[in-house]
Amino acid sequence: MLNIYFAGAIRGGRDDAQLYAQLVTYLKTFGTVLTEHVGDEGLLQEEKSLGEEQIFQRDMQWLKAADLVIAEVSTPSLGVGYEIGLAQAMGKQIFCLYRPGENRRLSAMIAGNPALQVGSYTRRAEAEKLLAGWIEQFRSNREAGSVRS
Ligand code: 6IA
Repeated sequence: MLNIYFAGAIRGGRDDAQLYAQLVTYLKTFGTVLTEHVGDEGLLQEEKSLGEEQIFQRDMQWLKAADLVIAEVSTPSLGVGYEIGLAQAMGKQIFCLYRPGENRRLSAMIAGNPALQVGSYTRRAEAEKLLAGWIEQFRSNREAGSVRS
């Protein structure tokens, strides 16, 4: 079973929240999504009872437990960028989904990082196709023993 850490903007902006929820639903067909709340307004309301440090500690535990990290990076987010950096330091496989927009460009720290796989898409179906391909690639690498589980 795969443990997937899905990262998406929260305080960075919630314009894509519905899309995150749809991507989380899709990812759940491949394994456990540790960070379901990223797409879910209801869960985020519940989290209001958690302090900032508890949120940070819990996310760090999930990040350590994750087999792979999938980040939707279209909405710039300090938290998502931080999670990507930490995940790289932990040796995780990281896949970033990016929807190009007219008034934005992806940070060079992500776009120029050879340790990350960044896929551009415009429609959700394309994002899902990228995800399916990456997960298949991850699984076959893991079976071949080139990725630690
Ligand atoms: O800087 P951002 O808030 O956009 O960072 C978003 C990223 O940090 C996500 O990928 C999450 O994994 C993590 N993160 C940031 N805030 C929270 C959070 N807050 N709960 C869980 N993960 C978080 C609860 C907010 C709620 C009380 C409205």
